[in-house]
Amino acid sequence: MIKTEVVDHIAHELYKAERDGVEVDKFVDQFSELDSELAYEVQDRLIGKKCREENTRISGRKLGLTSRAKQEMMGVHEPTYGVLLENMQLLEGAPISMRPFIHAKIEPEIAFIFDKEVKGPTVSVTDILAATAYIAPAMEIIDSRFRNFNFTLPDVVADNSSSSRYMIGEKLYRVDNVDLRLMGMVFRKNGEILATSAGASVMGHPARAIAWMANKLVKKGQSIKAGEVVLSGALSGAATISPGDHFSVSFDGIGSLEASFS
Ligand code: OOG
Repeated sequence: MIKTEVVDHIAHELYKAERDGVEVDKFVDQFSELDSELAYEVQDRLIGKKCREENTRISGRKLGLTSRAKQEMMGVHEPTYGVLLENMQLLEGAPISMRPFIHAKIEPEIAFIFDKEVKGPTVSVTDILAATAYIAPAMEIIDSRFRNFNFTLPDVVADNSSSSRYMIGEKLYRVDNVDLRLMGMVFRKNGEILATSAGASVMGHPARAIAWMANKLVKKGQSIKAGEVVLSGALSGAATISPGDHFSVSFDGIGSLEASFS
């Protein structure tokens, strides 16, 4: 197969896997040419297809595998990024049905909401903070399309970094009142503490992860746009979800967010 056929084929398989709620096997075993550069092309193709078929639009971006906890959990030691779509956003309050998911997990994150465009290639932490209107607690539901969440870097990149749904706290906070590195976090499942962490677990500073992404995006002529939300990556390992589970994430200085599943 020529490269564009490989890109089309993998994007189509991943699209179907999500739509039909079925797992697929890693693609690197089948397509030796699948490196992370080609995988980002697959990701773009997949997002284009989802926007058309699901009649939705890009609402932002997400980082993946930005903390050591996540990298060790998944055996992939480099960060990735992906795209958030409007139809992935869930509102706090109503119980979330497990029905659409293959084997979803949930992660605690910090969301950044931008009011200025950020374009690489020399974006710094300061640039990210200067372009951020607000931050808020967030949770991401990831649902890898790969069997048993078993993937390599190019596979997970092609699969839009396992993204599935996201929630953002409705009360927004100014970024200049907190030290994001030292901001403590407590993640609970059914009232019990699953993990504690701090902002620095995400590449030393969550804004550093976003700067890294902005500097990568420019190679494809892309940028973070004003109005977009960016999830800066999980601060701890992901938690498995069963119907009836209740999760909460609390951050020092920016409040908390809850999610219940049915
Ligand atoms: C990849 C995506 C991880 C994060 O915040 O680390 C991620 C995965 O673990 O399936 O979104």
